[in-house]
Amino acid sequence: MKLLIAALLGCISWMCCAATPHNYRDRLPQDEIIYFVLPDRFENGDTSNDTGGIPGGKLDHGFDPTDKAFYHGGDLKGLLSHLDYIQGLGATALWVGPIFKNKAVQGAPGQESAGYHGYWITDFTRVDPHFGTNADFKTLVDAAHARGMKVYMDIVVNHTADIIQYKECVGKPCPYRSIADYPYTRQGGALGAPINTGFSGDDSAHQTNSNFAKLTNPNWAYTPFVPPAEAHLKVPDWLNNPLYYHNRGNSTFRGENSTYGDFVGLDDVFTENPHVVQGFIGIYGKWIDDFGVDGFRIDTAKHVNPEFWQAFVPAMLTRAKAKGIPHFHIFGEVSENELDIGVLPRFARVAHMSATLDFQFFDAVTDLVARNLPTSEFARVFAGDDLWPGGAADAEQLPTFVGNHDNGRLAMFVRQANPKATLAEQYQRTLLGYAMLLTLRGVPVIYYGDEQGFVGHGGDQDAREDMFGSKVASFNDTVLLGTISTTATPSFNTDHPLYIALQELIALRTHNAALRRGLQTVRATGDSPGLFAVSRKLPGERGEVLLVFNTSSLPISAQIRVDADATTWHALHGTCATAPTAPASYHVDLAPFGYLMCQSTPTGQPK
Ligand SMILES: [Ca+2]
Ligand SMILES: [Ca+2]
Ligand SMILES: [Ca+2]
Repeated sequence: MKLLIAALLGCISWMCCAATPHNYRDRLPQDEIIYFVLPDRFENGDTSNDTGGIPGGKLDHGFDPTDKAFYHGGDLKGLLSHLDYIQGLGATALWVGPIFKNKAVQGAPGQESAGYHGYWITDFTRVDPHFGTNADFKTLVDAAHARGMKVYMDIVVNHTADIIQYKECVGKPCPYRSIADYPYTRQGGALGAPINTGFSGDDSAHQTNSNFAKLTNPNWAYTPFVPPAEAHLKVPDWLNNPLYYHNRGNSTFRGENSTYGDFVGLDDVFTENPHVVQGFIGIYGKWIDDFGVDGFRIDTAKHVNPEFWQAFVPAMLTRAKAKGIPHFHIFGEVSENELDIGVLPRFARVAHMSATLDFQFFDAVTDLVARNLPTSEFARVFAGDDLWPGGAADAEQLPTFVGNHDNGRLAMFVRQANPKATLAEQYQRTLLGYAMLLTLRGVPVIYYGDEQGFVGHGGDQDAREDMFGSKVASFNDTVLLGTISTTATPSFNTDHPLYIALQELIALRTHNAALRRGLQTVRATGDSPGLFAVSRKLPGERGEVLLVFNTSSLPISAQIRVDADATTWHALHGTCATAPTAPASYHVDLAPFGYLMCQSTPTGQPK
């Protein structure tokens, strides 16, 4: 074992050097380890930009490092300064939270918060001044590429910042007004005065420039207006015209309003309009042209009509290919908290988007390692892999995760579901979830700070701690995993036990093609917490990597079915038997919340 670990650590330093500029464009999406970071919360590399150049107080510029809802000062220069730390973990791709210029502060009086997260865009063509400049982003992308790392941008199409208001809703709630109750060709209801004469609606058969030329009056449901001071705030300028928005009030995320409604007041873009489609192709295509980024994570993708993606996705892939980026990775956020295994592949089929963030994997991992649910849930998720348009091989490109900036961190789920568990057990359960993430199918996404034992009190603002010394009391009061430090001091500790454990798991994956590209066969599952086993095999090759997990607090001793011709075995992690007990039957012993990784060498095949 010692020799193996030494060899692996040797691999890590080799890997840093191996991920060189000459080959990073050749790597497939499933070969990556993604590190997801919110730039405001990572490192403050330039205190001169903390207020984004905006005069006034906190409610003007949005900067208050003591308030979890405001900017804390992190920026692109800060991120640049810690690429060693990120690459040292083994990450090969950065997913940078949205960097575009945002409305600094929005919200009703007394409920204001800031655009530190980046999802309230006003200018789609430039970096938010709190984060730096477009030149800073170029420097970051070039530096990552020089190290053989990729950069994925986090982009938004569904909505802009909340700029457009409705006369009927000033100071009042703004309920959704449906197409049936408020058709486009009547003002203020089905019995209202005729407007937009000749407009044939926005369904897929009528998404043409000639039809949308007849849509000239935006007052079909409400009376939208742009406050004069913000008349030209959005860039490009066409985005300031209310005709390019749905203007139907707030979404409840149900039925029609899931794609047409405003996301809590954020201006919902009229993405059926071909002018809008071409506009966004131009906006985001230019980021590919100018910066050579390697992929897009698409925010709120399920709240945009599928025809938009049918045009946008191939246009981006074409743009990337022309730039010499053959494996541009596009993955949409289709957040689903139900285990209906058809939801994500259905979206992919309809929208022609080959990958989505794998919320079902996330639900299953948290259910297994935090909520003590049966391991059969995992088997159910993987059974759904065959529903993807290209079959189970498609599922290998799905970014998988065990926690994020919206839902919360895995360690938080573990702590909340097991309030009496010791810190050691919380650590073991969290590490078990990461062992699943880093060895099972999909592209692992590590949420920044997890490798430092961050826990958090919840989702959203409570899961967005600072890596630099934080001044937020509700971050700093939290007991972290694997350290006696808190988030009050900087958290770039490369000796943290979780950083080291993830580093080892990542090295295993990076150096074993079966763990990146192997198809899965579920070998053992059950109706209670406990044993879950999967074999991963490269198509057309013999030999398998057997992954065995124990999600229970009791040790497990079991026989696992394996390939009958697998006669010799060696350990990738843990203690593995060197031979099967009998053909097709392999013995494993697992500690509570433990995991094993064993690889077979078939008869007659050199190891
Ligand atoms: Ca700063
Ligand atoms: Ca609005
Ligand atoms: Ca929408």
